[in-house]
Amino acid sequence: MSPDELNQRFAIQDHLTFEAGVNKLTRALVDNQSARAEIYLHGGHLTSFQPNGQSPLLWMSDLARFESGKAIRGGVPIVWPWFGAHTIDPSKPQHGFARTSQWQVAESSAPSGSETILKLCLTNNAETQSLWPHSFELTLRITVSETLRLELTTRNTGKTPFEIGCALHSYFAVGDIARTTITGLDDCHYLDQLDDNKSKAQQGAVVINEEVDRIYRETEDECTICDEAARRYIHVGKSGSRSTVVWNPWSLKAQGMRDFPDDGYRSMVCIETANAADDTRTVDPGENHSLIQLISGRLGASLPGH
Ligand code: TA6
Repeated sequence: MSPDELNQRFAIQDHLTFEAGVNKLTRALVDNQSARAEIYLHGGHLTSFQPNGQSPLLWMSDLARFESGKAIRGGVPIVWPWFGAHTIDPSKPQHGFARTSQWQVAESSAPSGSETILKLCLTNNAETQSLWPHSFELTLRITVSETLRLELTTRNTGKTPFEIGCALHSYFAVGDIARTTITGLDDCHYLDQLDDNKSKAQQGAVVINEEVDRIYRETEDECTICDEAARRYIHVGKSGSRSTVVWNPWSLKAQGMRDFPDDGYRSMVCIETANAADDTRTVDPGENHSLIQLISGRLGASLPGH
């Protein structure tokens, strides 16, 4: 559907419109009494969330590529139906195919002046079947208010059970990674993706001063990004997940990515609400699994412990 057709069917005055975005890819613009957000139908990809009175909470790469077949760098990529490399066939796309697929608009609503809901969906087609031989309906329910609520629901519309790995792979904006810590994972164990997947114990708050790529296991807790430079906290709550991924590429890996500025690692950190590693989920025919992430910002005059 064109932006005009989408506006006829789903636009909501003072809440939601559709337009041609970067490279003429269709995007939804949400602007209500609480916050603004931008969502591309390419990949079902939320690229911006900004509560009134705050700077954007999500980081976007200035070099992001808005092209078919490519994932947009930044915002909230949808990792599905596997996390990381495909376990059997590494030639299949890293992090699955949802983030490079064209999603459709299913519903829009505005329960109040300060809350807008947009529901996107992706269903199996010849291309997805060639990568992953299952029938499914994947929906992303986006609720924009002072808090951003993302609900990724997998429905098995086939006749046999299937297993999924997935993540809401959120890139958060920070004033200075050197003055940022992450709490909420203090007593967890994680799989270090940079050290043969070894299991290690987290000691206290997470500090990022080198490349970090960790899958924290058996945690359902909220994480808080304490951003001293921007004098802000970002809270990342979740449900439907027992694994949380923390990633920062640091300088060398940043230089190796064409769509990532060399110094971009200084102003971002990924906290991903996931079903990764041994937290993959089996969905039976006719059943659903929902992965939910809640994102909110809070300005703090001074941050403790810095
Ligand atoms: O977030 C964890 C991770 O799996 C890292 O290993 C890194 O590859 C990152 O995702 C980004 O992956 P991408 O395919 O988007 O470049």
